[in-house]
Amino acid sequence: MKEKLGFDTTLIHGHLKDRSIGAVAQPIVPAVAYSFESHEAAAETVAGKREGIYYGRYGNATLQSFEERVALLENGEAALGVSSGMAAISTVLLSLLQHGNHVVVTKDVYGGTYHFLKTLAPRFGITFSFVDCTNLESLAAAIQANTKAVYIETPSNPLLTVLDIEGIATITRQHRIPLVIDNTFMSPYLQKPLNLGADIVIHSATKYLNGHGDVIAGVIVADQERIDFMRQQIMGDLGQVLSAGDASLLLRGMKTLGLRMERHCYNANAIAEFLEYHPQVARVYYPGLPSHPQYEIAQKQMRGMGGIVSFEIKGGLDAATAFLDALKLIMISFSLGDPETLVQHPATMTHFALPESVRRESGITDGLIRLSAGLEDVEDIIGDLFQAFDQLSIQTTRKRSETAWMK
Ligand code: LCS
Repeated sequence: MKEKLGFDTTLIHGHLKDRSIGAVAQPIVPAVAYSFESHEAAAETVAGKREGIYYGRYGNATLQSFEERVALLENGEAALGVSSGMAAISTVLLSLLQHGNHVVVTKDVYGGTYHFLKTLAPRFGITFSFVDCTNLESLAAAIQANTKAVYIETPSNPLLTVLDIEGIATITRQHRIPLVIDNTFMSPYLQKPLNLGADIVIHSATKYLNGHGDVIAGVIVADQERIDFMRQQIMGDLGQVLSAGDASLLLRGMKTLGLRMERHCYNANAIAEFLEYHPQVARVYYPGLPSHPQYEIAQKQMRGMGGIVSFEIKGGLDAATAFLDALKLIMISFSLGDPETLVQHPATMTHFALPESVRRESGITDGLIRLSAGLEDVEDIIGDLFQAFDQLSIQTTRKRSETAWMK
């Protein structure tokens, strides 16, 4: 048997050494505290001289299995499971930055990350620059003497901008600063940032890793020293631990990650092709389409093009609203990566926190819709989109004739 097991085998089994109690499904260990055989053992565990869990705010046995599994999948040394994707983002940024430090951030980030940087980071004396990281020269020029990290998201939410991870890692290595990547849209099945030169990987495990829309969770993968620091000094003090019950749902959901990602990619690709030819669509954003501006980079660094498709509907806000309301199967919802196909309107939903000028400048227009392709039969998803476009054109024609009649 091969020393290193395949990705899907690892998803299902993790470390083979985990078999000590023989349970086929992952046991849930709800204990908050653990007892020790001696005072010396307790003191050494708290001091970090001995491996072990001592208090539930710093981790639990079920969570530990989840952390070990994600570290293996991302090819990292260690992982830290936390209570949300935002907990992962805040823990990482607060571990790298302190008063007087600066961070370079890609201008295309999730609305919550933007909000954290704009409102919370300044209270800690942390400054930031939002930069177009598709341009490596702009990125290098934005690094200052007090820059302590570069933070990117690729592909980005919601415009699917793809960034050249290896190119950016070359710059961060020259400056000896860590490169942090939010890998939520890809999952480790489609992209492994640590193999491409990144130092820290973040996931909103709420999305593809869990994949069933019933857990809020986050995870960070990095070297052991950084993970220990984050666990002891940041996550533990902020109280962002993930419960054993949620960790168990994640371990269950993750077993099918590979299968699910294949289907998400297949469905998203078919939907993107359908949308690209639809006369009521002005533009489609999907890294798998040759029309995508970073198509080549996507092909190079991503194993599949992901399950998210964004598109600009002709007719702005009114058309977008009427289209969403006309959908029958597809649900209007904030999240992504679930078995159900979900749509949302970034300008008024996920990226509502961005000021209008910033939104418009970054391409989040009033006609933009983001779709998370689910696992349904793709003909049914496309059928629903088709009938919603039909409804929209009937409404537009009716409105036009009413206006003409009124005149
Ligand atoms: N990173 C990305 C790329 C995200 O899309 C999200 C959430 C987060 C981090 C934060 O994760 P959470 O704390 O929610 O687990 N994205 C959402 C979205 O697009 N709709 O609703 C949440």
